[in-house]
Amino acid sequence: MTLSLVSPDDIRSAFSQAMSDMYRQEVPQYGDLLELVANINRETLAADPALAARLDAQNETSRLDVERHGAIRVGTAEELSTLRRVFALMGMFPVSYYDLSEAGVPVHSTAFRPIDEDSLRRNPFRVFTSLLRLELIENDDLRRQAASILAERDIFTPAARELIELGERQGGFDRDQAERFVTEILETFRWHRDATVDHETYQALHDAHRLIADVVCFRGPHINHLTPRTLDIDAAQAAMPDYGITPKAVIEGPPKREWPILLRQTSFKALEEPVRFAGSDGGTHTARFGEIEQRGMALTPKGRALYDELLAKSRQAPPAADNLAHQRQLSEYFTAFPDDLDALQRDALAYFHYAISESGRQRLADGEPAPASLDEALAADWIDATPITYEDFLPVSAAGIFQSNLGDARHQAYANESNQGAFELALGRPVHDEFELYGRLQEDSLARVRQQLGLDG
Ligand code: OOG
Ligand code: NI
Repeated sequence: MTLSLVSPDDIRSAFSQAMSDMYRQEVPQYGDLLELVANINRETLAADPALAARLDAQNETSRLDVERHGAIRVGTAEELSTLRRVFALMGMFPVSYYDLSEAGVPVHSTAFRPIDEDSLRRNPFRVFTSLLRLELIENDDLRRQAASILAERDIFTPAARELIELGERQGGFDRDQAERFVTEILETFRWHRDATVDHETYQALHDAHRLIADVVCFRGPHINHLTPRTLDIDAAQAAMPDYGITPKAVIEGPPKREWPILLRQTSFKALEEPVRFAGSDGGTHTARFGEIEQRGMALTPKGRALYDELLAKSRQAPPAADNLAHQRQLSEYFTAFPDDLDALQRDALAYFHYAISESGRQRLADGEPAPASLDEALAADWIDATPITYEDFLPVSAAGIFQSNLGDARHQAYANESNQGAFELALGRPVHDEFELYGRLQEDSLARVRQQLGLDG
């Protein structure tokens, strides 16, 4: 009997939809956020037909509504490596290493996401996944206690564990198995109102760092936010209060530009939610929030270095009073970052996808001889260059998102604690290098164009 296997892309889509439905039930404000984003996107497209046409031409319009990311935090190497196996069955692979300890958050992270072009187009859903670094808890007793609490939980249902084994053995799932897999894995991300520890233990861990309590005291790594994609994050930030949502103070990432780069993000503050501690004490826990993102183009290492340099400079200035002032200030620093496509391409600051243009196709069909080189072909409009969308995250922005949810307590940086090797050991494999992935997308598109124009070598 041969098994007819479902595409991992379909499983990822089904999973992200199921998670979205669950989160809307759990956090009603997330539904309001989705409504706000849908309205802003509709208005933006209506007001900017050129943008609408460009998104359509790039098949991005259908992606717009599904574009979401989520985030979770786990406590042990076993939890992380099992998640790696779960996500692989959905066509998601770990990309990049993020060290948040520099920002005083005792975790390090990766993003599980699709990596090839078709899969990204089908559904780019990704999950920012952080591993708690117990070794950064200073108090020996507390650290040992946290480790033993974590050792007792299993964040996966028995059926989920069986399905992971089955999926790996078969190289995928049939339709029925895929459905059960999504249902069982969803359980791992569900919110549990009952903490696994008593109030006193919760408080001790919370006092060490609020994030430690969040990771250690519950049965599972509840999804802590989901993030729809907006076409105009400035408008979204401004509209949040109209929807009864309080935004964080400033939008993270680069300023507004003609040609957006990387990633801009804002969020609403985490909610204070009722929980029950062991021994039936009532209390509250603050972890879950909502976020909005606007994605721009992926930058080359050179472009990224310029971004990091300008951002670092802007952060030396005194903090601005509000988001508008912050954006104005940021824009001034970023005048040093070219904002037209030709310059971005010529200076190799961003990654591009190359394809034969409409006119190039016509000229080929008419039997016109193709230009002798790619440069000539570009200059003579035989080729279109379209920026490749950034699919990853920014450590400084992520730190800002974490921190806006950590209340007023400011945390010292943990000194020199970046440890990609330890993270990869826990994960069970190295993470992909994002620059290598974007570079490959660009190279593949160039190879196709070369072949179509008969420019070998
Ligand atoms: C993750 C925060 C980082 C982002 O979009 O940069 C993040 C977390 O709070 O667990 O999601
Ligand atoms: Ni996020």
